Amino acid sequence: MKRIYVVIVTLFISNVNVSQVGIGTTNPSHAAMLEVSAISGTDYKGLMPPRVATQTERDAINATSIDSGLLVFVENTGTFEIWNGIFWETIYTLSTQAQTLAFQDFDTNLSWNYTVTPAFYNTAGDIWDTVASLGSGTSAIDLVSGYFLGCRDLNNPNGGGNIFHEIAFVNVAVSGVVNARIAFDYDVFEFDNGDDVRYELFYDDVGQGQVVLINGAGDYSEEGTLILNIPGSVTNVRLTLGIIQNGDADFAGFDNFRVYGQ
Ligand SMILES: [Ca+2]
Ligand SMILES: [Ca+2]
Ligand SMILES: [Ca+2]
Ligand SMILES: [Ca+2]
Repeated sequence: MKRIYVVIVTLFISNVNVSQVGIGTTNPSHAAMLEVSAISGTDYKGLMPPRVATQTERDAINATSIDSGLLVFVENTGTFEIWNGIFWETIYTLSTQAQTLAFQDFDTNLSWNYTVTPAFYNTAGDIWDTVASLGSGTSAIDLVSGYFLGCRDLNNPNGGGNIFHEIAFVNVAVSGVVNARIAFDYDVFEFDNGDDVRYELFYDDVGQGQVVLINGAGDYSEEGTLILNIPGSVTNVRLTLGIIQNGDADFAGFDNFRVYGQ
């Protein structure tokens, strides 16, 4: 009798798992057709609803009477909206919206100007440049998108050397916002001992000290988004980022440098 019970339960669970979908989990809630896990390896992630830039884009969805319950987030109004079969109703309006003060993604957002030392070069696989790819075998650099600041074999005779390669962003006025932030994405692959990434913030042109972001050792890889809080007393803020790296199969990409606040 006990054995039969176990078989029946096993069959039931199998059936549940086939008809339900789990993303990031093999054990979705029995009450859910779809469960999205917040855990991705050692990271935590959220659920992103479909986003449109404006209500004009929202209206282009062309929802009808059979689409009640459809959800969308409208970015420029900060509204999370649901379709009631006739028109869109606002479920919630954000009380605070971030505003971008400067942005450099090396693609379409180019408002945060910068200088580089040494000058950009891209010769025979030695790369210190804005690129869409660092070449074959570099698919690990995947956190970046489109063009990005690429580094490969920086210790070279083609414009580089055993020196920190630095990108220095210009000052951005943050006095018009509160809760100012600087953020950028980094993706570093197999940095060895001596391969390092460091950055420094400048508050009203006063350096706040160099901070080691990546201390390479034993083919160390890391990717992520660094978010830095700027004190409310600061009027102008800027950022420098330095990378030192030599041969071997190691390389790095940086993207989406931005200053924002509310
Ligand atoms: Ca980019
Ligand atoms: Ca990566
Ligand atoms: Ca390496
Ligand atoms: Ca190296």
